[in-house]
Formats: sequence, C-alpha cells, structure tokens
Amino acid sequence: MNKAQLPSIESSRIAHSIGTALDRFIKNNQDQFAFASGELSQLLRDIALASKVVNREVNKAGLIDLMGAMGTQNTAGDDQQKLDVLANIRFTRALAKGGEVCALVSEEAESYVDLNNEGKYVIAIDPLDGSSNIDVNVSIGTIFSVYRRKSSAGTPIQEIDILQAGSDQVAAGYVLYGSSTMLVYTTGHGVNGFTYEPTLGEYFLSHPNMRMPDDGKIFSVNEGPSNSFSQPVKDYLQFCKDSHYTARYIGSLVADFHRNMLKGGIYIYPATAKDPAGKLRLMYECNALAFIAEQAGGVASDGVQRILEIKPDRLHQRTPFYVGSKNMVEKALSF
Ligand code: FBP
Repeated sequence: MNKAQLPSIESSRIAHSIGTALDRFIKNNQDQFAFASGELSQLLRDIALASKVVNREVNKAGLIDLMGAMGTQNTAGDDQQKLDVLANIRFTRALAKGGEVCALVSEEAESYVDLNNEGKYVIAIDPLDGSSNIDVNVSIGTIFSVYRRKSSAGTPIQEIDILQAGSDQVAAGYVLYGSSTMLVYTTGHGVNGFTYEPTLGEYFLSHPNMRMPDDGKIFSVNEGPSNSFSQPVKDYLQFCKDSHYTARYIGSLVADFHRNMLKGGIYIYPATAKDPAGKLRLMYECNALAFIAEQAGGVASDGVQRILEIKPDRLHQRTPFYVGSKNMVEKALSF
C-alpha cells in the first residue's frame, strides 16, 4: 500500500471515528467543574450507568412483564408504573453505591432519601418521565438535577441542603429513551448530547455545544384542558395558530423539550382548573430543563419569573412551565 492510499482509508468506513466517549469527555472537561475533584465526574458516570440498565429494561419491557401498573401510588397519588419503580430503584442504587450523593429527592419517594452522610452532592430526579407513554412505546425520559450540599459533609442532612433554588444547580441533564437513547447534560459550561451505542454499551458525543434556536414554529401544549387556561395563555395559543405554527405534543416532557431544543419551539404547561399551580414539579422536572434551556440560549419561566429563581418550600411543589426558544417564550410572556 503506498502512502497516497492512506488518506482515503483514514476517511473510509474502515477508520470511521465513533466520537468521544462520555467517560473521556467528562474527564477532559472535569476542570470546568466548580470544586473539581472527581466526585461530580463519578456521579455523572453513576447516572449514565443506571440509565443504561433502565434503557435495557425499557427496550424489552413487553417481553419481561414490565408493562403496566405496579398497583401502588406515588406521592402525588399517581398510579406507579412498574418501570417507574424499576427506574427509581436503579438510579437510587447506582447513586448509593457511587457514594458521592448524600441525599436523593425523587418523584417516586415521599421524602428525600439519605444515601451517604459523607456525600457532597444532592440529587433531585424524575426516574421515568412521561408515565402515560410507558406502555404505548412512545419516548420517555429521566430528568436529574445536581446540587452541592450546603451543610458540611459528615453532618446530618438539613433542609438547606434539599430545598435549593434551581440557580444553585451545579449540573443537570436528561436521558431520552427514544428511537435512539441520548444523555444530554450541562455543568454550567454549555450543553452537550451523547448518543448511546448499545453494541458497545457506551455513550458517544453526538451533539456538541447544543444551542436552542432563538425562534421556532412549534408549540407544545396539551390543549385538552384549555377551557380553564388563563386568557393570556389562550391569546398566545391563538397567536401561534394565526401564525401558522405547528402543534406537536408527545406528552413526554423530555421528548417535547428535546425536539424543541433541536428545532426551535415552546413547551407550555400552564395552570389549569385541575392543576391551579401547574402540573409539573419544580425540583425534579422543571429546574433541570430550565438550566439546560438557559445554557443553550433558551428561556424558562413560570409565567412571572425565571424558573431558576424560584426558592422551593417543599419537595414536590408544582409550577406552571413555559420553556423553549428565547423569542417564543418572551412572546408568550408578553401576553
Ligand atoms: P410524569 O413524570 O408523572 O410522567 O408527569 C409528567 C408528564 O408526564 C410530562 O412528561 C408530560 O409533559 C406531562 O406530564 C403530560 O401531562 P398531560 O397528560 O396532562 O398532558
């Protein structure tokens, strides 16, 4: 083989580069983290590992009796799906084993779970988001927020460690179990997306430095309860229709958010008669996506203030949620 041949092999299928593995990316970017000492890196790896197990179970749920309800209810009185419970066990176990996390707030647990007093981080997690879509093979997700504890490691967990505003997040992300499985996260230095390669069991960088377009033509709202929407929300939705925008609503927050992040769009879950404070939970659904949206150039609001400025006063508090492309959310808020 003469030298002239070499360039073509390098660019051929033979030498096709698969990209940067998540582990390497975390290691290469560790110095960006505040308090960089490897613990946050390990914590992100623990979340990635648990998501691979959940992904495996979600993919074959129909074959191994993992479909349907568990027969139990979660904090909000929602029927827990078997996969909700499985995902909660898998993430809790991986984070407990990792040892970096002192306390975990989960949609599936009434109060926070003490994991390891020596841990320096607090996690808030929605282990499996989009429960209504689990059994019908529509994309679902996991949402997580990472905080640094306020009290000293080794001392008992305090309320100040748990009820932190979204602006105190040191990292946040989501996993989308869709046509491909992706992990998207930020540590406050931009947003990066990784696609799971199941035959190698590893995530690889596929969406570096994700930016949310400032504008879009997609609005994502469940208009079913729209009779009880406030007039400004009704007026904004009419504006979207008059502007010939496209309605897209999967009913899985992570999936709707991810699409709008890539294509431009707005997701709104406003206050309704059934949920006067909104349906979505601040600590383990909205804060993480608000951090990612802002890091990608988008906007996230409760209709009045930045989601990240809301100081939580209870674990499972709800909030109205307006998130997406900067100009679209600002337009919605102008109504
Ligand atoms: P879960 O975490 O319990 O699934 O609730 C959140 C969610 O399913 C979001 O994923 C989704 O956007 C929204 O609720 C759908 O609510 P609705 O069915 O009222 O439109």
